[in-house]
Amino acid sequence: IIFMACSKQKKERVINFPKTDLSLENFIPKPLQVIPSNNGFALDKYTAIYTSKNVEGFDEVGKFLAKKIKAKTNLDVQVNVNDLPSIETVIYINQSDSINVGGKEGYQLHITQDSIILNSNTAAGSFRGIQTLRQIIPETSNDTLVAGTKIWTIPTGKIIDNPQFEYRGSMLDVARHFFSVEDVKKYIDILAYYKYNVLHLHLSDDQGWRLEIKSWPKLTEIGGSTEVGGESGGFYTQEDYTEIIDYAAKHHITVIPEIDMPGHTNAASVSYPILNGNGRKLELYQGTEVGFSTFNTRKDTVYTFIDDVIREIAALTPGPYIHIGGDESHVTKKPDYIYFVNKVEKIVQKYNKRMIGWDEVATADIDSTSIAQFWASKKNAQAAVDKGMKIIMSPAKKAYLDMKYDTLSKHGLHWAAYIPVDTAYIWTPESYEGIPIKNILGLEAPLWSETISNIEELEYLAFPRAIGYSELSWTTQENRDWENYKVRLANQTPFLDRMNVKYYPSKLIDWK
Ligand code: TNX
Repeated sequence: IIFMACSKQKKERVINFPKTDLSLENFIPKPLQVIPSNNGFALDKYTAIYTSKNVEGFDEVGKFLAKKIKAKTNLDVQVNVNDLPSIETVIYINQSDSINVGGKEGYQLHITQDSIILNSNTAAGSFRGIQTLRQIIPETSNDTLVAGTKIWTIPTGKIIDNPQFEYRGSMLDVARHFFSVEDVKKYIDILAYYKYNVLHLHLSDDQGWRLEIKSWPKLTEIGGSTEVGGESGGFYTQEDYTEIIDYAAKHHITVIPEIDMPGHTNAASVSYPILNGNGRKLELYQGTEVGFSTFNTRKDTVYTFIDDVIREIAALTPGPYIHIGGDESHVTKKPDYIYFVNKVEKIVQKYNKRMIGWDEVATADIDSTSIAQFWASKKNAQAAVDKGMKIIMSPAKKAYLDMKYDTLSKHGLHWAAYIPVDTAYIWTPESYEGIPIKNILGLEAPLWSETISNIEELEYLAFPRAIGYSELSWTTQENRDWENYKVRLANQTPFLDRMNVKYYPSKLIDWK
């Protein structure tokens, strides 16, 4: 009885934190507004997480945060467990319609001495918000503030944040070299930490077909059997693909499947020669040339095939987009190309998806609802703007993750440019090549895989550059600055090391 009485009258715990400054934290991407209040929130064994429970997804976000806190600090923070007697500090993850947080992925964080309140309109917003929170949990605890208690001090203040662009993506080419489900999951883990929301999978090319299609089984039996360099290739079963989609969804990341056509189709045509339109006898291809293959765009069977493929993929893919490639169809006659893209757009729409294509698709007669991915041709991008289409910015000279950093790079190509870490960051997607910002859906950094065949090589090209692209797509131009970014980037090493990411240690960065 005495014990109960005591715990009811528990005295407020007073901790004297050294002065903090929330605005000096190493956030990437940099939030819209950070207002420090110079005190501390004690994350320790007396912290609990509570979330909105009547709205789907919030409990999962709370559990996700608890898991990441455990991984970083080894603390066991309870989620949505009531009547915990010893709780001193609380993290509330609330759904709120009443505050204007600036759209679907906006959020506000109020960090005071005894609580952290994360408000957002959607679970996606709260998920972005907890990434911000993860970034300000210090690497080490302060063990002298309260005797016998390890405390991770989180600086107090307020963060108001929402993304500049609704589309913040990276593409992985699993066709030139195949990457396992585990590799893709690891990539997703890191993208999510930097608030990416799109993973585009380049699932087919001349060298390989990587997704099981039940109605056309030879695509993977034959077309999935090899890759660049003659290694054994591989493919995702539909279950594997669903596993990737579900994993991405837990990270509030949308997967966009790409079947590249009518060019880049050698693997498909070797599997089913009736599709072939280049008039030559075909064999499996392990080289890295582009532009030699095409479907026969005037054959009905080709469209029956595409209908089957898109139907199966649409049924497996919850996201709103299907990417049809459309690039570098150098051996498809122009009128055939236009005829083809027009027809395929209709098939994509029939399955209630929005079509994306590389910028060449803008030369066809497509709808304003379809999306062009700008990679090389300003003229094509302008044609897309003229049609009222949205554009995804992926200019090869600035945003291609497969470009070498410099002449000494171990992997990568350099047909578009050398892209050192500063060049990757210092440009303005908001006004690049005169494309009006109102047409820009967002930014995507593609990682083509001709020169990389395992996760370490993937990481060498993707990191640290992909970290910079997260800031280019989330943070407005006024809030970006290379000198300031470069310091925040240098401080990503504890995270990257903990995640076992073998990033390229660019000499431009004074790594911590
Ligand atoms: C061009 S970008 C391609 C790809 C290559 C890439 C290599 C694009 C739409 N097509 O087929 O892999 O260059 O950088």
